[in-house]
Amino acid sequence: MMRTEIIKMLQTHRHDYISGEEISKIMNVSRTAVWKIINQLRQEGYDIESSPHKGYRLVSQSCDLNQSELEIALSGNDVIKRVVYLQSIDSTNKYAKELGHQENFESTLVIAETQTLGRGRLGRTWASGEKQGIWMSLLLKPTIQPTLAARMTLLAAAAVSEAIDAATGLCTFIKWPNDIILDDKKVCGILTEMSAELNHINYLVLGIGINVNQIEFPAEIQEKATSLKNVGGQDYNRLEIVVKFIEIFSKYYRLLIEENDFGTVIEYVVRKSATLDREVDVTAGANKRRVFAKDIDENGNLIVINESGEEEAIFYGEVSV
Ligand code: BT5
Repeated sequence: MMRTEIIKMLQTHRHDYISGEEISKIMNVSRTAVWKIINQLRQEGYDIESSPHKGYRLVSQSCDLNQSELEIALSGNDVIKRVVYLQSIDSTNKYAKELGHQENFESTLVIAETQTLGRGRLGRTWASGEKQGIWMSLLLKPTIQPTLAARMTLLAAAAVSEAIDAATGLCTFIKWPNDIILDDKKVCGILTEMSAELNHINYLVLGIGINVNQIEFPAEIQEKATSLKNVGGQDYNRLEIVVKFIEIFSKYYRLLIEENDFGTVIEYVVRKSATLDREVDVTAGANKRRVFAKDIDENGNLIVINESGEEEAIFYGEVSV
């Protein structure tokens, strides 16, 4: 908390010095305590100049993921109230689900530098190399019917795609229902899990994995996975992408929950779809079918023309072209 406040003060006085005394007065702590935090921040990559008579001045900041920067990005956000930043965890989805079991939990962003047991759908594994990507989960309590939860996956997909494009200038596509595609390969996967009663959601967890700065992947996914760096040829700033994502996600979430507007998301998803207007294979369990992918409807279902030439809505499955 104190760290976050000090970073905020330095950021507001960006071009000016702020004295150690002033900071210690505002924070109501000793000047030594301030000095200790300043040193910690320096170790984390914040370039803070100090002058004996003038105080401290922020020259530049690391801008990498950390608890304070995420808190600053979320301050005033009424959709996500809390952030948990972890160095290492088995799975951010598992962590978020545990929080979801607590009574009156707050909507929370859980984010980790690495996952030791990152999960995909159906118990598949998700490669989550340390500091190489964005491994995060959003714990929410959306006031929508459980039958409409698939909307949340598409909402997250739209927000991820738009945030990556805005932060990097790259051009991503969305592969229904849960992949973000860059250069025909998977750059992000989304895993939605929830606990629900018949007519209401207890909690919903949106797990999002974005490959950012990897140059290599485990052999078994090398052919189908890519990172922003692989395509853009440079390192990308993860904090910037997360901040952009939160901003866009919150906008779409408010539209859905407060104004019952999901059309804006669908319009984006259809425009950026990697799989519409063509024949695709849809696999659900052991069942694989060749169909024509026609549209995505208001509920987030994939509308296909099936083997008998009839229109059909598909709720779940895996699409490949
Ligand atoms: C997904 O599953 O695409 C959902 C992935 C969700 C990951 C996030 S990270 C934060 C949060 N915490 C978690 O534990 N999970 C979420 P699915 O559609 O089933 O795809 C999984 C398949 O993608 C694997 O079987 C691999 O073939 C491939 N894969 C694994 N790691 C990958 C990676 N880093 N990039 C691209 N593809 C990968």
